[in-house]
Amino acid sequence: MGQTLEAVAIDYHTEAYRDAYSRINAIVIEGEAEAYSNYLQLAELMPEFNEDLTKLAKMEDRHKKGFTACGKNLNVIPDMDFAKEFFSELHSNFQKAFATGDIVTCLLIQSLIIECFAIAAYNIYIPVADPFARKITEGVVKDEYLHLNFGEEWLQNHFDNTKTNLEQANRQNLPIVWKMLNQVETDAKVLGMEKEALVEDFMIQYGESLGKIGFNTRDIMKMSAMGLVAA
Ligand code: PL3
Ligand code: FE2
Ligand code: FE2
Ligand code: FE2
Repeated sequence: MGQTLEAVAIDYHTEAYRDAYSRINAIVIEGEAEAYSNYLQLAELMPEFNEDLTKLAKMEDRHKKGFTACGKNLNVIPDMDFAKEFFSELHSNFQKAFATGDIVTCLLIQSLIIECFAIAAYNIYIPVADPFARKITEGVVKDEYLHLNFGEEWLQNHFDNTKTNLEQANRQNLPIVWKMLNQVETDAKVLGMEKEALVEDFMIQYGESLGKIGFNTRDIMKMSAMGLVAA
């Protein structure tokens, strides 16, 4: 999948590795922190799922603690300003949707887009991670599948009256993920992660989810192509 065997030769203590890690680690910490507050906000919009969503939020808080420990273990200070900027567009689109009670867009952003992004990134990272981070990331990625599943199930059960809204939210938010991937490409490569592999895993995961929700192959192709239009 584009991952190479150079991975075994990574030196986790070089200046170059730790510099790239200061941004990637911050992105992951910020992503987990945003996921935590997004699930708590979703619980406000979906009081009947308050208990489930609060559980998911707590998992995200644990993930954040785990990745914070990964940075500390490598003696890296995460660049949180960079990470906040990195997530700012998705963050503001989530907040806009929340303000209007738009559950469909909130779920698409958090449970589909962000979780698929996390699952792709973490799966690609695991084989090239330092042993400490590998253990933590393996535990985290298992939870992310549950989070994705929550969104898939709800959207599947409401497919008929949310299809149009989902397509619109996809068109608005998928191009942002493309920009994010481009912004992380250089640093990810230093960590042994190829952009092509990230894109491939993301598209496979995201397409599978759209299929579970109820979209047909033609819809999925059309919606995936939206990622390529300029945001
Ligand atoms: C949701 O539970 C978590 C959201 C986190 C989003 C992560 C996106 C990561 C993109 C950068 C790729 C590097 C991954 C490295 C892992 C330490
Ligand atoms: Fe070393
Ligand atoms: Fe998480
Ligand atoms: Fe998650």
